Amino acid sequence: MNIVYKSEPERGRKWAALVTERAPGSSFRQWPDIGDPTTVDYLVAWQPPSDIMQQFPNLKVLFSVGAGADQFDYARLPADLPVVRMVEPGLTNGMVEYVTFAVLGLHRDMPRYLQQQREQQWQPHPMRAAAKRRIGVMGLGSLGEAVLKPLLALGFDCGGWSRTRREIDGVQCWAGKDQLGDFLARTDILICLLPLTDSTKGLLNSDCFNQLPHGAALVQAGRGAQLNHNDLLSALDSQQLSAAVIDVTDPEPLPAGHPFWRHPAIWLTPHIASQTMPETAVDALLANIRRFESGEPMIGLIDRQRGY
Ligand code: NDP
Ligand code: OXD
Repeated sequence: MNIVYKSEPERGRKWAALVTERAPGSSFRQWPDIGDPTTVDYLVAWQPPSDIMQQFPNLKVLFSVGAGADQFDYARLPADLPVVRMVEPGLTNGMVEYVTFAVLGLHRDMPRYLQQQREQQWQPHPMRAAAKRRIGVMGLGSLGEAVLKPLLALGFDCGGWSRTRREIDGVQCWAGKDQLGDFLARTDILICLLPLTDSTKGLLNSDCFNQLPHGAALVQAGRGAQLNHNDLLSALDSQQLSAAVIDVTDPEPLPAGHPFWRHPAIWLTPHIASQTMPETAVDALLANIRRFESGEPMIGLIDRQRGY
């Protein structure tokens, strides 16, 4: 099997070593050193070249190096080329850590206490039990479902919302646009782990924030274009929202002087909620290639009609 990798070169070197070790006899090359392009079977990329099928006329599968595959321009990809997003335990664990950290920080009022520290103000506030804090996860896919586990174990009151109805032990689930309002009305900490599609673009807006209980908080770890920045700032100004942990923005990076950089109620991170980990991702890639070659369904195959 011939694989070409086109993404961050440093991490690519790790992928190369691991593929060589775990799939002896295969060929793994890093862009732009692609060898004979007519022999390339699989491309692992964040951004493929725009003339992908001219570059690789015999390409069998395009693998996204990340969990999202919204960065691809599908109009330029042949309709029958399978596109697969990354589902692997290292990436999932990273997101579990980030969301748990963010929820605990918000639950324990850390943005407020950090602001008080800057003002040299020693002022305790009443503590709330985890069981009285209602967490709501938007997107109950591989990441959304995984982040709920530690939150349930910590005793939070957990709910979730997805496009189609899900059944998750201990989690009250809602589905579809019709049930979004009911889900938001009971959510104190809203976590967005949705893919970016036509239906989720701009979803985190005033209309959404106004349906949350007064003083709710937001964790945005999905995709930047889902969040309306001005609407978030207005919701924070009016205290409809108390705080936000934002990992993804549109654009990335945020321009100098953007109000998020210095806002006391915003924790901003540079799209690091999670990352694909070569040690585990290589196994996921090789297992998917084996599935593809034996005619089984690949894990993470993008459904182009659905948009994710
Ligand atoms: P999945 O495809 O496994 O899950 C997506 C979930 O979102 C599903 O539950 C799906 O519903 C739901 N969904 C999709 N569209 C809608 C909609 N219109 N309304 C309601 N629910 C919807 O994705 P993952 O869990 O693997 O990843 C989620 C996203 O997280 C990625 O697409 C990426 O954008 C983001 N991400 C961010 C990272 C970061 O570092 N910040 C790192 C990795 C991922 P259903 O169950 O019905 O299909
Ligand atoms: C991803 C990401 O999609 O890093 O993996 O956002």
